[in-house]
Order: sequence, then structure tokens, then C-alpha cells
Amino acid sequence: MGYVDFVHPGYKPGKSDLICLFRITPAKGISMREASGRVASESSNGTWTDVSLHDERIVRLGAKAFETKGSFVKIAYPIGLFEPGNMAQLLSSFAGNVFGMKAVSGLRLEDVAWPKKIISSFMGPQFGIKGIRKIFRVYDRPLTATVPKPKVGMTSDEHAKTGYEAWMGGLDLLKDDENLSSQSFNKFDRRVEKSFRMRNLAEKQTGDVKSYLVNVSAETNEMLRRARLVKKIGGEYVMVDAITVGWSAVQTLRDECEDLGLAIHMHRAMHAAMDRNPMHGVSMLTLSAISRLVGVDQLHIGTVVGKLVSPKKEVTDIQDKMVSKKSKKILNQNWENTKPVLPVSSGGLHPGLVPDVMRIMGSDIVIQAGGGIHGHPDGTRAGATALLQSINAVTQGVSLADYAKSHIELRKSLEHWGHLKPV
Ligand code: CAP
Ligand code: MG
Repeated sequence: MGYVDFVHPGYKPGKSDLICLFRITPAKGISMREASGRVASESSNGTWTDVSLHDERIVRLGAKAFETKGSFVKIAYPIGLFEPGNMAQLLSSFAGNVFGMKAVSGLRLEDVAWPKKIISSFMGPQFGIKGIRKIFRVYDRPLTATVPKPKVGMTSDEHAKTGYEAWMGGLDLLKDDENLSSQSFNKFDRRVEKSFRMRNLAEKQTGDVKSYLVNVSAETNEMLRRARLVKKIGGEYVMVDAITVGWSAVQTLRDECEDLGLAIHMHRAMHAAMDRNPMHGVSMLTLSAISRLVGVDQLHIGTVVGKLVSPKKEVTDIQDKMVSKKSKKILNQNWENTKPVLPVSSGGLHPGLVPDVMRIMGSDIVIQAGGGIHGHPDGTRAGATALLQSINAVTQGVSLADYAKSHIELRKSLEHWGHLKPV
């Protein structure tokens, strides 16, 4: 079959088809029709030349480029191309070779509409937003988290003590940084043991539920060992750098966490290598849907106003895809019985930016601040208190300036950073 045999304008996708929305920039001398045919062919069962075996059975498995609007092309994939429940195989199909084709000078996978049979073949989130909030018994404000900074270099003792200060300042969650695993000065088992001892003390002294997003990212078998240790010591979460450990490893971890009853916090380190270029790669919208399917409970989705690139439309589209039962951003998606994912806003945040974040994303989120807490003039505990004060001010409809008049920690935070948007 030639490439143009994969172009079917006006094709009406079947209910069981998987649909991809690509942004295609054809190479010089290649028409959009030829380029979309090549993408459909290479991502399903075609190749550059005719081969002997292509009877009706094979033809039926071919993908169909069926709608083109400017540089945006929809391609429908028969479900028979895929192994349900196997995220690696799905991505190797429609997000594999195609990005390297000479026929395109740019190709970006903008969104995917997943059919019911694929959705039901993945575990999805264990807790969902309701389940996460039930852990803390906190329903009327964003949950709060902090990463000890400097992100790597502290000993286990220093890490645990910083966590204690943050919890005593009012935060719900301590979080490991994405590149903190088990370095010589801060071994995983030792950090977990000391941090949960501090957690238990902070819970006793405050009467509030406190928890810890423990980064288990490692070789898969070691990740499972670390998750079991977190469970044994009384933790509620693991954290995983899903992009760098790989989706199949996340699927294995998700299966283990079902048995352990542990929630999964997903960090997205390395995502910007794929999603930052608007003309080439895989969108964060697509990565977020994959995260919901494989079953993380919390996902970083950006801040709009912080230090890392996260445009407003991207953030709000992702939030819609993460939390809604039927999302319409960009492709229509019925999530069936897949629980929602709690969005996390993090990256350059401090109390002065909380009103912006809550105005854009609302309250059903986690707000994480690392430097924006530990860089407070009066230290971690004051920084944590200032973050809670900024959230309370927004929740009560009071300006930060007015609230700060009677709350010194917030006042000092505003004197130090104001409403700075870090770059
Ligand atoms: C934030 C952070 C997070 C980023 C990740 C960091 O620290 O710990 O990893 O939020 O980006 O290492 O930069 P600060 P995103 O609070 O000190 O900025 O959330 O966009 O995935
Ligand atoms: Mg980090």
C-alpha cells in the first residue's frame, strides 16, 4: 500500500477507533496529503515501499488520516493495532518512528482520544481527588507541599528536620525533589525512617494529618522494595519521576501500590524535552492523559506564573483532562469510570503568587513551594505559615496586603518577594 492509501478524507471513525491529533509540518517538496499519509502509514502498518502481503485483513488494520484543518490532522487507528493495557506498545505505535520521518520537518502529537476498550485496560488512579482529600480530612482549600531546598545535599537528618519545621508551620506534605533518591549522604532507607519519625511527632503535636511524597524512582525492582518500605513505616504515598523511569515501570509500581494501598504522586521531570516545542514532540496534554490512564493520583501540571514554562491554556486544558469525567480539551474524551487526578501547581511559587494560582486553577489542587518556603527571611516554619496564610486570605476573599497586616509571616514574605514572578 502506498502512503496515500492511508488518507481517507471524510472517514467516520468507529467507536472503537483510537484517534490522534497531530500538528504536521511537511518537509520541503512534500504535500500535506502525502505527509499525513506517511504519518498514518508509519504509525500503523505501512512502510516506504509496497510489500507482497497486503490482503484485506492487513488493509483493515491501516490507520486513516481523515480530517485536515490547516496543519492539524486527525488520524484514526483501528483498535486491532494495539495491545490493551500495554502503554509501551501503544506509544511505540502512534508516538514512535513518526517523529523521525524525513517526510516531516516537524510533528507534534497534540492529543489522543482513547477508546473505552483501551481506557478499561488500565488501572487508573487508586484514590482520585476525593480519596486523597479523605487522607488529610481537608476539603476546603488546596493541599500544601514543600520540597526541602537545596534540592540535593542535605543529610537524612537535615531533610527530616526541615520536614518537621514545614509540618509544624502548617503544611500537609513534605516532598522529595525529583533528583533525590538514595545518594551517599542521604540514603533512602535512612531518610524514610527519620522523616516519618518527624512526621509522627508533628502529627502528635498539631493534631493534623501530615504525609510525605517519598521519591522511589529507581530500577523497577528497587522501586517496589522502596514502596514496600514506605508502607511498612506507615506512609501514605510514593512519588515517581514517571518520564524518566518509564511508563511500563509506572504500571508495575501502580499494580504494587494497589496491594500496598499507597497513593502515587507523579513528578514529570524531562517532560519539557518532549512538550516545550510547539512544532515537534508530544504535548503535556497527551502525557497527562497517559498519567491518568496508568493511574497516578497527583500530577504536576504547571503554574502559569512560576519559573517554568506553563502557558495558561495548556494548564487549564490539562486540568480539565485530569479532573473531568467527560473532557473536551482538545479531543472529546469520556473517561468512563477512571478516577480524576489531583493537579499539582509547583515551580517558582511563593505566598505572593498564591492568588494568581488559585484564580487560574481554583482550590482543588496541591500547591508546592520549595524555595518559596525555605527562602523565607525567618526560615522554613515561617515560610510554611506564610503559605497557609496566603491561601487563607484568598479563601476568605481578603487581599494579601490586608491579611498581612495581622499576619507577620505573610508580611515578611511579601516584603521579601512581593509578587515576583521568577524566571
Ligand atoms: C520546584 C521543584 C519542582 C518543579 C517541577 C524544582 O521547586 O521542586 O521540581 O515544580 O516543575 O525542582 O524546581 P521550587 P513542574 O518550588 O523551589 O521552584 O512542577 O512544572 O513539573
Ligand atoms: Mg524539584
